[in-house]
Amino acid sequence: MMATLYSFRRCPYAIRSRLALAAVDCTVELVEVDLKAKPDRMLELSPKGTVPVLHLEDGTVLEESLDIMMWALRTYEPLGWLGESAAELDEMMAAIEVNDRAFKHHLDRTKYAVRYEGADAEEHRALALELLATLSQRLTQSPYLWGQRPKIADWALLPFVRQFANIDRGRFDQEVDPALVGWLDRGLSSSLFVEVMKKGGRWAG
Ligand SMILES: N[C@@H](CCC(=O)N[C@@H](CS)C(=O)NCC(=O)O)C(=O)O
Repeated sequence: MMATLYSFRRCPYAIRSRLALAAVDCTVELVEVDLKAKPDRMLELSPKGTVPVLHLEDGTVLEESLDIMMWALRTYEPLGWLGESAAELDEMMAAIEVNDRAFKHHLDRTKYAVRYEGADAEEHRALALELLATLSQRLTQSPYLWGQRPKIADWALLPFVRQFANIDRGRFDQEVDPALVGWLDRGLSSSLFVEVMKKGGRWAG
C-alpha cells in the first residue's frame, strides 16, 4: 500500500511518525513541506495545517503524530513497541502526554523565549529539566524508559529531548543525569533514527 506522508525533516512530531513508519518498514511517499508555503493538497486533506499528515490509499487521513505511530504499529508486525501489557501502554501514553503538553510548553519557551511575551527562558529551562529528571530516574534503572528495549515512549519523546539538548548541547550534558545523555546518544546514533533523518534518502521522497 502506498501512503503519502507530509512531513518536515526537523519537526519532532514528524520525526516520531517517520520513526514508527520506518520501523515497520511501511514505504511511504514523503512530501517535505515548506511550513511557510504548505501544499494545497495537504491543506485540503487536513485544513489544520500541521505536519505530519499521513494520507492512506483508502482515503483515510491521519493528522496527529501519535495516531500515525499507533496506526503503523497496529497495522504492521508487532515490534513490542506497544509494551508488555495494556497497563504498560497506558503508562507510556501518560508520559507522552506530559511531554506533548508540559515539556513542549517549556521547550518552546526556552528555545524561542522572545516569541512569548514575558517568558523567562531560564525559568522554563529549569521546569523542563525537572520533567527530564523523571525520565532520568527511569533510565538509571534500565537502558530504555520502559525496560531493556526501546518502545513507543522512547521514540515519541526522543525528538523532543533532542531539540531541547540542541539548544546548548554542552550545557545539557552538564545539567542532566548521564543516564539521560546515554539514552539520547544511543537513540540518535541508532540506524533507525539516522535513516529517518537522512536528506535525499528514502525519507526524502
Ligand atoms: N499535535 C500535532 C502537532 C504537530 C505540529 O505542531 N507540527 C508543527 C511543526 S513541528 C507544525 O506543523 N506547525 C504548523 C506551522 O508551523 O505552520 C501532532 O502531534 O502531529
